[in-house]
Amino acid sequence: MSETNTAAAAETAAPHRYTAAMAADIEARWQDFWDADGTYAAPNPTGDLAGDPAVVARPKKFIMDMFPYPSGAGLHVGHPLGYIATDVYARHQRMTGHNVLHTLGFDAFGLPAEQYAVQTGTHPRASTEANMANMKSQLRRLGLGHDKRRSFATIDPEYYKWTQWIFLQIFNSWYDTEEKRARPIAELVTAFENGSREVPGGRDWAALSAAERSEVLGGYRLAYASDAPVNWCPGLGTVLANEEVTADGRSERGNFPVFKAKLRQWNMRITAYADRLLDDLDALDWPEAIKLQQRNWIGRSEGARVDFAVGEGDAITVFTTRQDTLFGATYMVLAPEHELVDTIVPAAWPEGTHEVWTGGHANPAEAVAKYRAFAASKSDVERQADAKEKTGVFTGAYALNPVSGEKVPVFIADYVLMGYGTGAIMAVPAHDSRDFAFARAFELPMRCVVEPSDDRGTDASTWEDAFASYEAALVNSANDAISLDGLHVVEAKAKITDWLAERGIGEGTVNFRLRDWLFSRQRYWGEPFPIVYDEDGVAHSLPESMLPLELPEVDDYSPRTFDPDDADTSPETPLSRNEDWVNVELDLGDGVKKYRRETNTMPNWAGSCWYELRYLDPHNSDKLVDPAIEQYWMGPREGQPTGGVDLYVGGAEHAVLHLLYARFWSKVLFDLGHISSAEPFHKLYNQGMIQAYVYRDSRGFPVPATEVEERDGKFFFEGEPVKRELGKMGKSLKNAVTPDEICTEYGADTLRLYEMAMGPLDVSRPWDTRAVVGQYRLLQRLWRNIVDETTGEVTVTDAEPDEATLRALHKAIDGAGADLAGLRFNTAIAKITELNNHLTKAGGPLSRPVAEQLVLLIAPLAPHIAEELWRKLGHTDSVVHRDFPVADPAYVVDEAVTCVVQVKGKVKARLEVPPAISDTELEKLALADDAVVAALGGAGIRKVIVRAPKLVNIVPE
Ligand code: ANZ
Repeated sequence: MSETNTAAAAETAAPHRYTAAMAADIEARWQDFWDADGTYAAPNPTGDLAGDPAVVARPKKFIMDMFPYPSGAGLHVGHPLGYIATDVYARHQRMTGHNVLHTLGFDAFGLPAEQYAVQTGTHPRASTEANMANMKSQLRRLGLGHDKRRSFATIDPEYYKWTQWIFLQIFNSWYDTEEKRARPIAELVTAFENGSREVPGGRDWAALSAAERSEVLGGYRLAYASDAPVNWCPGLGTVLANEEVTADGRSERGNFPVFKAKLRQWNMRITAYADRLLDDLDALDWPEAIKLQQRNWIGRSEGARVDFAVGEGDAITVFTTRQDTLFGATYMVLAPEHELVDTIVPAAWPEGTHEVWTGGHANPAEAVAKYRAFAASKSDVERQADAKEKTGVFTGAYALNPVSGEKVPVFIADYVLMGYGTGAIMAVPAHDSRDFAFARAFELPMRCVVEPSDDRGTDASTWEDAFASYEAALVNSANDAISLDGLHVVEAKAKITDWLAERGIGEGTVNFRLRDWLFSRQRYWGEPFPIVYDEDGVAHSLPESMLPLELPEVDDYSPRTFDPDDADTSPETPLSRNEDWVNVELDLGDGVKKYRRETNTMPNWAGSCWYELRYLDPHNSDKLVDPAIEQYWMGPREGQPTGGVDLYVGGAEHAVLHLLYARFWSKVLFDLGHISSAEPFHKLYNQGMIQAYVYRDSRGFPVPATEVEERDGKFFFEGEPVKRELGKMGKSLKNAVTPDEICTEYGADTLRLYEMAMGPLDVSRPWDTRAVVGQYRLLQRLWRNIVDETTGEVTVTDAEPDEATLRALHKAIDGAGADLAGLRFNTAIAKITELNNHLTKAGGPLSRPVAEQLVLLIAPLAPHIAEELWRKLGHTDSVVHRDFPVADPAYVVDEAVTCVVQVKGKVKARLEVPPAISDTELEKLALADDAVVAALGGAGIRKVIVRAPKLVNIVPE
């Protein structure tokens, strides 16, 4: 008989077997039921989504995924890993007495839809909506328990109205460094008006023009336009945030060169929050690796500023983290762009200037100009590469080391960056490896000021590398006024910092690596800025009544791109082409006037900066979110001092972009009193990746994975050998497997179980379609344990379960329950499988309570089959809101084991003891046993050997 005939025969014999067709029927029916019933609707305490007060009174759980971008390629099986995990967790939390908010929206602005629009003329909205519809139907098939009333896309004008509103809150506030919080800009204006705060430059506020005031306030606003040097990417026709530029100075998207250019752009003053962004990490339950990445990105360095006198009354201020090594500073370096360079350069080289210092140039001005041009052609990253040869040139000027009193030459070199610290350093070649390399190349003196712990001695001219240590003690560091000799680094730092401060030539300071966030893009498919400029170029915010400011229609979506290698170009925005939209007459409170709209759009990070808040109160047209609702779902509580989402699951690649920006927006909204949570996400979890085998032909091109044949451990495509490697899953690698295929072949419950069973959630794992059937078999056995495959009737009895079954059941409940709560889904499945196997082996109909608890146990993982079995067992309600089973501790502990007690090597007693008994406990029990006491006959004890829980051996005197 052929294989299909066997299957057909089995089907006739067992018409009620759990098959893919049956799964499809069950799943579609329950998905329709859940939608119609609103099974996953989470009630709010108030407002349009208010609901059952008894449910609201439960502890809340807000469980969130990083929402997807609706890509045209749709989902492959790797995408829903996190969505299934949060869904299983949310279901378990619902069954253990929580009010659970779980939903999913779409992060729908972004480049791919815009690029598609440029190529095809399709409006980005049209393609984005089509993609969303496709993804929604793919996701629906998985049986995710989302509260669909709360879903939205960031491109909905009703959503981006509030994104624009938040922008205005940020624009209209400033950071009060004394109170360490954001405050409305109006309060700053009042302070300038009444003189309680001095206007920068000591000017009179009343005497300033509107443009001048706007300029002053721009220096304070948390969102401000500036002409700062930005990352200009001609290849993309847009500027980019630092976070979007790769380590080798190219665009993350498209891999085009990125240049520094001065352009007027919007920025967010995230640097004002550097300290708080750092400090508040401590209270968050996040993977340490992500916290570390944020800490490094923020890059807090404690050090000092030190002034070195130069020329006539000028000073070069350096930032150093090693002020203790000041006596060892034998030369200085300015960033080539440093503004003091022009001031200090003398007309001619000083007498006797070293050949290697001049670079062969006739005079310092020429040398500096040449070197500046050379440095400008490189990215910051190239300039900082450690391994590279150090380049630079002498400026012809000398400065004065404030402690050694020595004249030290001042260089410019590209390893010093303008954008960090003060753009100037004191170089300590003996103890800094970059300075060491530079000093060797330019034959500069080195002085050892920290005693080496190895045997190299204190003559730095003989060393092969710098000696860097925080442990050692200072040497060669004394003058008439101060001595650091003998002090350790930390003590020496404190002492010299005080000494410098007393003399007004330095102070302790903290420096951050973090830069302000470049917030404008020359794009079409993003949120328009709610900003207009008057005829003097002063920026005004639109009133709330004019929001949302909707995206206008344009003829051409593309930004102008330029020769990617030509840095001397500047952007042209798509919105600027719609003159009717750009030029408007508005009444902003002082009569109708002419204005020009801002034509940049916000970066695609904007919409994801606050979406968690909108899930809470998605239809509120008066407020971003009702404070009572925000407090209920997000407010601080025990163990979560800064509040936030209870579980946020997504990929680790968002460590410094989205997660930092969202934290910043939360803090501003918190400071301004709009929300009670200072942090958006209390617990963060990074799921692993689903990887897949990629098969490549002899030219290295991927071939369709499904058409590869395996023979004796070798792989062939169309008869030719191909190579197998583990990689990403995706269309371009021809190895994508869609969830739809697996749902059709086995059902969504099987897919869910398989994805959760593949391994621990945070570990990457290879997809193996052939292994999926294992979980399908589990569900078939589960079904067969409860339903008669011939009649379709349930087979349960009212007989009491036996002891062994009760033990298996309660152990599974205990273990799987703890595993589900701890996101250990793979081990939860293993325990449920073990129970199901036990029941299968035991044979015979299940007792009703065992069958019911089994169904409830698997319900979070395989919700469709659980609903169906629950219904078959005679219930009319849904498993979703049933209580998760509770283990009876009496059945959870293992049965007793027998311990043999020997006296002089002969067995005298057998004790029934718990398997986890300790050695001491067991020894006590053995010595108290009557038979043992009798065998000892009052003799003393020389030695007791205990091997818990099985053996005690007593050796008498
Ligand atoms: C003297 C010194 C001696 C330094 C020593 C280090 C070791 P982090 O920790 O990253 O903050 N530096 C300061 N500004 C710089 C700039 N604009 N470009 C390049 N390097 C700069 O690094 C701080 C240290 O980096 C500072 O401390 C300074 O070198 C250098 F044994 O000063 B140090």
